[in-house]
Amino acid sequence: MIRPGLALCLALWLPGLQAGAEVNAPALYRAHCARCHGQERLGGMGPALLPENLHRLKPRQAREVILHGRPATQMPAFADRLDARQVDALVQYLYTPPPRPPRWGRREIERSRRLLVPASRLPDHPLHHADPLNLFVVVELGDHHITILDGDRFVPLARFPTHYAVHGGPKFSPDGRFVYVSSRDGWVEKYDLWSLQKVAEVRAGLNTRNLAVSDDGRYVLVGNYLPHTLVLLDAGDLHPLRILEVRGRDGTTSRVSAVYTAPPRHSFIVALKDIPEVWEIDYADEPLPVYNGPMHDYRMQEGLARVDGRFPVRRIQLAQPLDDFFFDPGYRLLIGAARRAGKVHVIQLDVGQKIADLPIDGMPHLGSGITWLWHGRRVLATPNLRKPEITVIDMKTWKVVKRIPTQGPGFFLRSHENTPYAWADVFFGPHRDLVHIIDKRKLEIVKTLRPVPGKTSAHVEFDRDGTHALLSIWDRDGAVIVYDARTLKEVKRLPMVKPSGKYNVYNKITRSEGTSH
Ligand code: DHE
Repeated sequence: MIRPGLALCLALWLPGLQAGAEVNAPALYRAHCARCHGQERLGGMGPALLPENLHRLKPRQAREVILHGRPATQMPAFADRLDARQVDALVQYLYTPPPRPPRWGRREIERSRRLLVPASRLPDHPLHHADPLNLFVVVELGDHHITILDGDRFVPLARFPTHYAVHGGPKFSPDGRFVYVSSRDGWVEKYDLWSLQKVAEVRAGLNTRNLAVSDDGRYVLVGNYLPHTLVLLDAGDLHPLRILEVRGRDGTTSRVSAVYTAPPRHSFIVALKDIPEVWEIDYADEPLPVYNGPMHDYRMQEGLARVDGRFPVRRIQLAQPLDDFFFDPGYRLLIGAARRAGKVHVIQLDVGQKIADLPIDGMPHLGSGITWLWHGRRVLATPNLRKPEITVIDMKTWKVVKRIPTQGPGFFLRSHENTPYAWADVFFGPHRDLVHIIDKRKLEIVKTLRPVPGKTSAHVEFDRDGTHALLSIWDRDGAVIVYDARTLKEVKRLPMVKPSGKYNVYNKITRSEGTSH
């Protein structure tokens, strides 16, 4: 019989073993990590600890987290319980794929789903006095929360804890009432912006890229890195309708780079990371009108083709896989970045063919691009993650009309129909505390702000009528700063914990040309 005190000592000692003996990392994991991160490393109260989920964290940073914990989270420090050898072994274990690829199929997805408030218990009018179309959803990455902000008075209405690492833009139902948020750990959460409560959640993948909502508000499509799937959810209660394995013609499977809805086409467009194809998934009840032109690569693939006679998948063959893309305002053209090949292609979606290559190198962040009319022509402007430049391109000739030099590579560019300015952050390098204001008529920087010296300023979003611009101070001790969009003067500062993106309901559902969709 082992005494309780001795049992505790053994539990602490056994997994690590003695100096000289080999460290048993799986045993260490089971003893110290599994309770929060799951027996299979798929996540639990803490995030998933699989190589795919850790690719943004360097092993030496993982080591620091194990030793010293993570501030403002439940992650404790293990420096007093694990020695250097044990920590190294654990880190190595976490960055090693499990012997069998983890399964995340219909059963696991359905089991993870929680319907918190059925539709019958939702109110039929907003329960707050703010303009429901001028709300902002602010993602606070620092402590994994979202804040719902009144866009007229700039006061927070509610704050909710989210799953680990919300990334990409939350997406709204077409009427702007519901918002769907996806986290890198695969969770999709649905919130009601009228009653300010979470309605449902489901884990659609183990490592998720982003999600899109159909323009009829009926479906949510989730694109995953792990497993290689697309998951179609019912937008009402988030139950899984269909899981599409992402597989090329030769059988190779692929991660999903991004999925977006294309409202005039009533379809989802999906870019794939590992195979040179773009998929168009038709969600209209009636099939789209037959296209009578040349049928380049317009084929259905058996097995994936339809759910109950619907959701045909159309494959468009490309020269290179795409990482990031953007549409023209009519959704006939897809402008996609093939980062590894260093190319940007323009694909005509109706014929499924490339019609131009764009002269942009570096790593254009097209998802952050915007368009506007310039001397009667529509131009596309994109920041670049590697080059200190905003590139402005004529969308008819596909020629560069201006390269606007900046103080460093940037992540986000934002504007609004009612302002002559576009705001571009400098996200990388010594000047990451700057934000440039570009005159859309002159294609020139007219002012550069340094809102908080030494702290990264990033990601602007306008309010409904474009009179205010909201900017993030990307720091744990951060803020959302509200500017008068005309005078460029600060109006208000709201403390927030590393606010990443912010999303205005009206601008998103009306697909304002100055923001992402
Ligand atoms: Fe993002 C959007 C890809 C790293 C913050 N990012 C997106 C989208 C894609 C993308 C495809 C559009 C999805 C959508 O909105 O539905 N991001 C990538 C990458 O490939 C990259 C470079 C590497 C990666 O690890 O994924 C990357 N992104 C980051 C970050 O490091 C950022 C700065 C911090 C974070 O959250 O991880 C970041 N990405 C964002 C934000 C958006 C985004 C805030 C939404 C912008 C918007 O206004 O719509």
